Amino acid sequence: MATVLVTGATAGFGKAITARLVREGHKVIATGRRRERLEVLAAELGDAVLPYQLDVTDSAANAALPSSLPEGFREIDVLINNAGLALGVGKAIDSKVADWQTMIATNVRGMAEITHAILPGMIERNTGYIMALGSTAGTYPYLGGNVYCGTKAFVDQFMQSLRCDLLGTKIRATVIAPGLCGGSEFSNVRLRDDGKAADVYKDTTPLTPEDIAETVSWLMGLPLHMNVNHIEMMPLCQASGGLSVDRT
Ligand code: NDP
Ligand code: 8X3
Repeated sequence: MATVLVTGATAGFGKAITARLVREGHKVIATGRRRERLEVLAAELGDAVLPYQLDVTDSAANAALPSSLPEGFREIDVLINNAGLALGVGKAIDSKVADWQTMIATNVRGMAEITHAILPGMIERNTGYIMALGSTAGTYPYLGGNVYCGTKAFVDQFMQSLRCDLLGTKIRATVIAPGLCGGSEFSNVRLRDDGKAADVYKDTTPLTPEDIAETVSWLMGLPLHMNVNHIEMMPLCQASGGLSVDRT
């Protein structure tokens, strides 16, 4: 049985990961900004869930996290850096700088700070597993992806570099990079609930949050000598391709 910290457990992937891991007998520190959702999750899943309100853009709260955990949840075996978001689909020139700042503060700074806070305990015990949600957006750029794509490329390079730093320890690190995935609030957040979120998935069979939870569960069950560095997945209805050419 592992103690797992999941960031962004109030919706989508994080919620599905929490439910799956609790079902498999693990304890989960479920974090996110929306406290009432965390309470509901804990009420549904029982004492194995510790609801812990956390905004990953709050540097002081990130640093204080390890020392503020109650007995029974202090030794984190698995960190799942999942909290993140995209805001907007416009070209760089049409984007709001505040949206860029929020994406960088959440997907880059928050993710790095949480890792920095949790790492010392793992190093001390010489055991642990850190996962982070990257994205196909971190590998394949697309129009309107600008800063979101950049933040996910950061996740990938940060995690691969962390692997170098961790060489010689028993701590594993994996980036999970999904493509099109429905059933979460990602597109509602990105499009600001403007009613177009459903169009993103129209006539497709996208990945689901449960598929991501399945992947996390599989990774956690792998033999300890194995490290999957980066795992990219897409629904069958999606493939890469499509470089742009200006013919004007
Ligand atoms: P959701 O919008 O459904 O969930 C995002 C989660 O992140 C929520 O629980 C939200 O909680 C949390 N979150 C956002 N901002 C903060 C913050 N400042 N502090 C703490 N928690 C925060 O999206 P998904 O589940 O789809 O996305 C999860 C991750 O997967 C993200 O990193 C996303 O970039 C990535 N991803 C998503 C894909 C998709 O197609 N859906 C594909 C590839 C990667 P709250 O608002 O309560 O704080
Ligand atoms: C989410 C997938 O293609 O919307 O990271 O960027 S995509």
